[in-house]
Amino acid sequence: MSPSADRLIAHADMDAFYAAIEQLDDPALRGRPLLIGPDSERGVVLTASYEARPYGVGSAMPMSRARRRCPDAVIVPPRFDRYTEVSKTVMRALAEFSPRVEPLSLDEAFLDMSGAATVYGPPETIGRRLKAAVREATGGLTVSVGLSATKYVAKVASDFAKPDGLTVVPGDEARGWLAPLPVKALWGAGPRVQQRLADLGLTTIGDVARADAAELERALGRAGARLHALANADDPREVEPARASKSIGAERTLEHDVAEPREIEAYLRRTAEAVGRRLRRNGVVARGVRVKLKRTDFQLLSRQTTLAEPTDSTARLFATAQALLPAFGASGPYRLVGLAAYDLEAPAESPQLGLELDGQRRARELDGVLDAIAARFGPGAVRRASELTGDATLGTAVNLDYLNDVDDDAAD
Ligand code: TTP
Ligand code: MG
Repeated sequence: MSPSADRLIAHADMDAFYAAIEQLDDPALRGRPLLIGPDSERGVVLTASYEARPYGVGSAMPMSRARRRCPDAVIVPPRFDRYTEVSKTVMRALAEFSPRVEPLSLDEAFLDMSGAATVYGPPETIGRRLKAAVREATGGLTVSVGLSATKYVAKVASDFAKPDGLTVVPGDEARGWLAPLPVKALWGAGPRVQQRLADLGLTTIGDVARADAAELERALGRAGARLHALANADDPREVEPARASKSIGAERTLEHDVAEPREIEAYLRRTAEAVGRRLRRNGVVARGVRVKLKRTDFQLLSRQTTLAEPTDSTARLFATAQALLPAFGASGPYRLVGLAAYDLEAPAESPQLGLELDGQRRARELDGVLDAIAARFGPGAVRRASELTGDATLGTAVNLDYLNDVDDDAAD
């Protein structure tokens, strides 16, 4: 029996979070299609209320297109301070249920509910109570909850019956429950991996689960083995509480070991992208940047530096990480490349946009647009031009952002 047999993990994700808050605060907006985002030519939609979603609008769509698709929608500029405040209320309510709560972003968290049955009853009851507690604490917001024996299945389950969903997947049924879902529901299966799986004739998670692990590994490298494990509902990751705000990191276990600085940089670019996105998504900036390289003998090396000005910019993170590479000397080749941002803090009151250099402002705008696209289509959906000079081996390296965004010090 797997070690997950007696675990119970809940994943909670607020429904249309920003839009629901606007409707909560302004009754005139309830029941109406809303687009949250700047009402400008170049703005993108941060989220849409469920009334607007049937029109085919949602996060990351250009506001101009969303307005055309849903002309009746009310456009509401975001109020991030308010969303952060509500987020704290939600997280506090969840923390009543378990000492082990791992927030992933403003509106979602994992809870380790193992052993909670004696206190709260069966998983359905736990889920119902979580939902009621969030509704109560926020004055009426709904949250979708998934419960299962692993983080992965709990997360997929919370998305399954949105909005206001509650989906319980008993551990011993998880494999069968996942089977009919499309492969894109596998973590780490971006568009390119999906295509490779399709080339192998694998379109559902069940197809991947039944595929020969060795064949998957031949086709997809180390990513293949991980996808095979997930498809079989095998995910040993624990809920990682409390360390949430220490650092935000991402790392990639590489398909092929790398030694060339140029190749390492190509991976660093992508990890900088992922880390920058998480910083911005969580509304924090970092003073510290750390690069981790794991040698083929599994020895982990790390070098770090402190910035004069805290940042959430992908370009700054990358440039800082790149400057740390010489400090590793010729200790490669490496099997893993990681980057973490630490010493996290809230950004300064209001960015002095007028004083920002034009290039910095453009980099910030580009970050915002890429974030939105990545959120909608997956992290692999777009590449900066600078990445395209990278190496073809990047394609299927497995993405461990999820694993490490809470604590990059966790052992791989
Ligand atoms: P999500 O949980 O992805 O979306 P949601 O809560 O709006 O809707 P759902 O019911 O499908 O969960 O994101 C939470 C909030 O994060 C969302 O309300 C707005 C913000 N966000 C962005 O700012 N940009 C994005 O691209 C996405 C996806 C979300
Ligand atoms: Mg949500």
